Amino acid sequence: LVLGTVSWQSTKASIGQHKAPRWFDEDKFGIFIHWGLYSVPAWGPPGVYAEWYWYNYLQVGSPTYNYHKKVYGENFEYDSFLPMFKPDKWDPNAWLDLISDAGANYFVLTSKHHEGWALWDTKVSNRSFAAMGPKRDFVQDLLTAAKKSYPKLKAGLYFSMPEWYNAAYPPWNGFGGGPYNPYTVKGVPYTGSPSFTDYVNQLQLPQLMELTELDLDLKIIWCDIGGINNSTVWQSKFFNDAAAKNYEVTVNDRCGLNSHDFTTPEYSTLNSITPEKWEATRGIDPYSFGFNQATLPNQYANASSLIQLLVDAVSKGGNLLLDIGPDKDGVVSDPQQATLKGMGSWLGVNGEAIYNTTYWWVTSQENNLRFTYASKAFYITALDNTPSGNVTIKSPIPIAPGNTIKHLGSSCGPFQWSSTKSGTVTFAVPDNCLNTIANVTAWVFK
Ligand code: FUL
Repeated sequence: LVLGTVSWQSTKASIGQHKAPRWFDEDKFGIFIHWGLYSVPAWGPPGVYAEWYWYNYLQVGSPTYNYHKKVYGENFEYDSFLPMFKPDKWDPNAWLDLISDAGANYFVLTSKHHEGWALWDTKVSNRSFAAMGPKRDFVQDLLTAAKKSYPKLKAGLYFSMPEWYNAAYPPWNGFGGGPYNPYTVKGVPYTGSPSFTDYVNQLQLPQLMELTELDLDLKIIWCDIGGINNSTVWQSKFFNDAAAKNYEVTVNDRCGLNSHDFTTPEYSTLNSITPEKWEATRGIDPYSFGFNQATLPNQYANASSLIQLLVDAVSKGGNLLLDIGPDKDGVVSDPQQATLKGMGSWLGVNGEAIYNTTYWWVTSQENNLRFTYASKAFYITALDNTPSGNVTIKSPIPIAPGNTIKHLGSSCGPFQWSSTKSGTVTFAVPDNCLNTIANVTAWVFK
């Protein structure tokens, strides 16, 4: 690939050639941010996404319906939450500091979720927080602050291809609640016939084009839901503009084309090495991307379990995009912060076993052990029940007689190691050489 000279065509054949860039594979860990009008009610029963509040409360008799009726009244419309969304004290740098403290290399902000409210100053609709409510361009402010304070952090934007209750979008028209058409085109209430072409050509495509033209070094467009669209148009522009600026960008597998740079298992992970790039995603919340006031502090996933998820994913060729749900003021709750900081502490010591590594192609795991390698280094990470005494690896690993093995991030080692003719490697870990951070220990052979 020669940067600056590539010319992507707006055809499926051309777009189908695009691959996840090397930096995306090397970065391994990103932070997802779900923030929108749903962050005002911020409620869902266990096992239900809180960012789906609008859809859920329209299901008569559902827990969210009962909650909504009790707290706001049955006739309280979703968009009536707008005056309650006043994050006057929101500070983009507070989020960026947290993302950096977590040890993440990229972030992805919801530019528009299924509710249809844009977090940037879109010119094709006034259903945006720049035109109404807070009157602030959150996308512009966050990406500008990132460029200034954390130039190495890569910026991404999530974009929901359909909108709930948008009469112009048949696949989701009436999804749960009956037709509802709140959006306006260029400040004028939308009056076009509710045909699919109008939604795609007057709203969806122009908005995606706006995002690619932000001139804020956007590196990831993380689509959601897919559906019929003109994705080759904005994707070819996105790829070409980036190439002209000498960098590479990436798109996920939910943009509605058969092709994609990476797949996105959600609240799940893959069980074996998958060379095609993938990225697991979930919230720190046990089951929500948007902030859920009903989640108790001790129910959030802790750093240890999410480090295990990250290590496991990386050993199989994956990344982790871990979500935070800020509240209506833009504040990230203490339990979510504690988890991020805990992950950052672990990565501060053990990061070389994760970043810029490759999965070990022979095997990703042996019991609780996970493997990665980089040039001249082979990493072994024990997920749980940190062992002392002998650690044994039966499958072949790329080490030679002169190599030494040490515990990452301490002066412990080199340890004794030996290998048998069949390739089984054994090394001895003294009791006082265990990693106490998050119960996940990593060693390196060099
Ligand atoms: C899903 C959405 O429906 C969820 O609300 C969330 O945004 C997740 C990342 O993707 O498909």
